Amino acid sequence: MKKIFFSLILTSLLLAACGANMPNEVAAKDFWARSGMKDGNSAAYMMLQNGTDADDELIGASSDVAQAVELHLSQMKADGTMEMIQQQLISLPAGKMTELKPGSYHVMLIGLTRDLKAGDEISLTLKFKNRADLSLTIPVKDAEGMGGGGMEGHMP
Ligand SMILES: [Cu+2]
Repeated sequence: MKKIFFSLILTSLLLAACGANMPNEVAAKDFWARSGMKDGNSAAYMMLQNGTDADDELIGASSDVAQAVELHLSQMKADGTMEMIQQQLISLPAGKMTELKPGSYHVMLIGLTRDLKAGDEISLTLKFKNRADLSLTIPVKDAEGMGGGGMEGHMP
């Protein structure tokens, strides 16, 4: 009985701690960029947590490693091939996590100005509709083996 009581207290302490740490901002985590060759393309992926109670939008991004940076959505066409469609914005609903990942939304890096190799880091600045720019230093990873459970090695 005592044990159960103790774990209940612990649970409520943990919940309280999570509530207190809830950032009142849009935060990026689990970000990475796909390796690529100079003059080729790459893409950056991440989780964007809108910790505010107001909707926001990702409206663009910039980086010095690419000639152009666009917001894209990959989707399956009727014939089974994938296509990428440029997006004017990616919605970030209030209080929700929005995932940019292979096969879905991503930040497309077009015309790389240099090789991006696993272990490199690139700078990427995200632009939002309702808040200041967010500058990230993003690790480069090889895309091979990144499909499906590839992000696991990176989780705590
Ligand atoms: Cu793309």
